[in-house]
Amino acid sequence: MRGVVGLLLAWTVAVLSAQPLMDDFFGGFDSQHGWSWGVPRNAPANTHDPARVGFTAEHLQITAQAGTLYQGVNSIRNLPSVSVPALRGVWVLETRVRLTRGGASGGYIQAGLVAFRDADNYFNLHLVYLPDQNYALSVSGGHEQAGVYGWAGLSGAVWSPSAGDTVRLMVRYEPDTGRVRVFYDREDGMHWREFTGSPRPLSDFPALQAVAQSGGQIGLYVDLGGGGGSPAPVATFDYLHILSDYHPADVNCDGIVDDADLLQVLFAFGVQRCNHPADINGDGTVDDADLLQVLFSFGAR
Ligand SMILES: [Ca+2]
Ligand SMILES: [Ca+2]
Ligand SMILES: [Ca+2]
Repeated sequence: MRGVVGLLLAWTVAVLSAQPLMDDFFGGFDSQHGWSWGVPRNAPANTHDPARVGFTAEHLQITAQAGTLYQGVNSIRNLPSVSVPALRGVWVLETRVRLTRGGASGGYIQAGLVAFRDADNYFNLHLVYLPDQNYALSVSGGHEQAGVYGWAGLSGAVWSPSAGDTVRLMVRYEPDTGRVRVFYDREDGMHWREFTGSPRPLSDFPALQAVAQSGGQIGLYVDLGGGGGSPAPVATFDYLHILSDYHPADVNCDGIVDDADLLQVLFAFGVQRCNHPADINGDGTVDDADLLQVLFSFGAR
């Protein structure tokens, strides 16, 4: 009886907690998230150039290469992304990126988060070197709808790269107000600061709205912004974090509890680790309690 009560309690706790998607890039992509290099309407459709992508023990590193999503050019390279179902509840997209300029100049060299349906419908939030301000750093956002690019009307402080070339970037949607808020932390001790131009109605960014309402891709990118020179800039990503009210038993965060989630629990059976996605009830062990949660929730969205 005590076991049944414990199980019910654990199940209740799990139902109340959202399932985040988190990849820390520990030596590679976490295979359960199904990372892809594909970008619809881009040429090449598979943007991966292995010579430009690598991993340290805890980071993804992408060396900038000519190519961009800008307007109809659609030639970006090395844009990894994960596929997400429609986002639910209070959802959050977050990354941490360092961008070194190397010997490049002449453009808005940038790196950050991008949410897209395809190469002509996206929203990005980025760290950027400003060529008209002696390559000081700042943060900004851009978006494209049906191939027409526009500044997203989001800006932040301007600072010297010698004061730090790493930021955390966050997009957060608040369903109570229907607004998107964007924040950055340049790790100078001031923590999260809201962008100038935030909050905004989600409808201000149609491509982001489309991803949120219908699903799409959430990715990481670096773009020379029309500049060039060597050595090439390098973007170093620490993690990608996506928070949405996925069902707790939706281990792979694809919008449905099904056999794929069951397999992930089975493959991880017996694993003891903090924050393992297959540890649905969050007790530190993947075991039969987690398996039961998948079975009880089979077919749920
Ligand atoms: Ca485009
Ligand atoms: Ca699933
Ligand atoms: Ca467990």
